[in-house]
Amino acid sequence: MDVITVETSPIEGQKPGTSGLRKKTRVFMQAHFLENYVQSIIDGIGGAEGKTFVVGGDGRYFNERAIQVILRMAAANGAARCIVGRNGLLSTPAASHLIRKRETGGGFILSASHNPGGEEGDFGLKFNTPNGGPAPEGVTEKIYDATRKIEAYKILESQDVDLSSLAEVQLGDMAVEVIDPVEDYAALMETLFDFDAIRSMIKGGFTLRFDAMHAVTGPYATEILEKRLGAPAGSVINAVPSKDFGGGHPDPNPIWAKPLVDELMAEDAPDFGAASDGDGDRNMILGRGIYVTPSDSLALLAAQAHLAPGYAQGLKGVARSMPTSRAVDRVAEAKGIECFATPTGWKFFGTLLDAGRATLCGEESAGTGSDHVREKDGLWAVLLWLNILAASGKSVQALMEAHWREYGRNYYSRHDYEDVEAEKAGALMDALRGALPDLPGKTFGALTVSEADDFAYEDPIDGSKASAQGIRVMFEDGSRVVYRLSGTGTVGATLRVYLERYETQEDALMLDPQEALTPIISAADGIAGIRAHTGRGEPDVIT
Ligand code: G16
Repeated sequence: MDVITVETSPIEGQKPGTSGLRKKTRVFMQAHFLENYVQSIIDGIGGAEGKTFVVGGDGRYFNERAIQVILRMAAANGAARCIVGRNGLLSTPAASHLIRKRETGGGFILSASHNPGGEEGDFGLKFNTPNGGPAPEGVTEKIYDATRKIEAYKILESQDVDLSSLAEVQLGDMAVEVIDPVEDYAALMETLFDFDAIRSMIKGGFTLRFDAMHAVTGPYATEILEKRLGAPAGSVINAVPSKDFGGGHPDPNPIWAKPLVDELMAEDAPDFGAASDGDGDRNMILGRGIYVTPSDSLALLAAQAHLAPGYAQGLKGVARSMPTSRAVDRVAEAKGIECFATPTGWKFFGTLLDAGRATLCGEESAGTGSDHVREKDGLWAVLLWLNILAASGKSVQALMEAHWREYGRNYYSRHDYEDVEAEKAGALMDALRGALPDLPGKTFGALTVSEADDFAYEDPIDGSKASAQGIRVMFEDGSRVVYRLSGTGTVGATLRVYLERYETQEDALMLDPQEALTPIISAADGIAGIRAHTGRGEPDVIT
């Protein structure tokens, strides 16, 4: 088999975003696009010579083709071994676990997460470093630099590798090991949670529904929830991964997982409902008659994690992305542990997890995880919830109500304005930045601005800095609005507006969040001129 060196030149638009490179599938399929980016990753991380990599993705359209290219390029660049999930499947947290467990040089994870798939949908590729986590900014900058200088890439001339059966085969001088994508991950979960207690709860009549949204968690959830924990067949729905996620958005939120939400709000609802996304790192949690926001879920898990064997020793600290509600901060304060607020992007938690400063991390964007891997982990969150439910004997509703009575409630919502013209969104953010010095003291309805800034972060472990990470406007009553542009979209710009209000009055703990947030929603428009800048009167998605 010959190594071919193909001449190429830089392709515009290969700057990694919040989580790797995400583009329209057709863009990724353009001549040299994938190859340029893969070679740039290899060059950006200092080469592949002698290294072992994990390779896998969420099964979306182009997943297997892209994996074949990555394997041939890894071999041509001197890699010793690639560990690949059968049929090219690996959930993001399972990939993170394998990268760590097998002490590899990192991994190539193919996914555009919750974005729709298919030929007309989105595709993505990110590199995770040997600690199992998404490449930090220092590495993504080197990769981006390489994309702008690239002159050639190396690829092996060969047949496709058979990824459909568990085997080890040679590709040139490189070994390709095709593994069961579920086995190692399921074994890890058994070390963290009390499977016996959850099994008994289910045997005792506790009912659950898990919506895999036609994405990668189907095989994982079927193995763990149905086979190992005894949930009746059919408890996991939409369990077969499909290339276009059944034509839907594999995004576990009340909009895209509406049928599940409807089922949990019905009279005869199951006790527990959950969903995960395209690549299995996000989660949505529901109880009978209640939707738990990701921010509340993080706070509840932080408060009760000690009920699970893997966390019985207590938490070293917690971390949340800055726009995530401050509900978890109150738990950390009560427990006397550190609480960090980082920029959006799981990559910012890596140093804290590695240094043992945080055990649990979470984001408003439906991500929760712990130091067991270096990614957020949808099924892990589901299992921690199930463990807490089994150990406490309480319902989701009862747990949340008790939590709010103890800590107060951070009413929270995110309003997304999607596919806004990039220039208009940029102008809105620029105008906001310009107005920051004059905002304190101004009133919007009954709300008076106390502080306003553009969030900047200095990593407490390695000192790296990130600026312009979201505009925060704080009000005198403790409410807050945050504005930022998404770093994961593939068309135009998505404006995210994060709204939060803290409430402790016993009789105001059970309001509808949109109603509870009404004054902040109108102040948010008053401050930023959303309608004036974008022409949009309403958000496209409310979570
Ligand atoms: C990614 C990142 C998350 C981030 C989310 C939303 O998640 O890993 O840390 O919170 O995107 O980012 P943005 O607000 O910039 O769109 P995922 O699940 O899409 O990989």
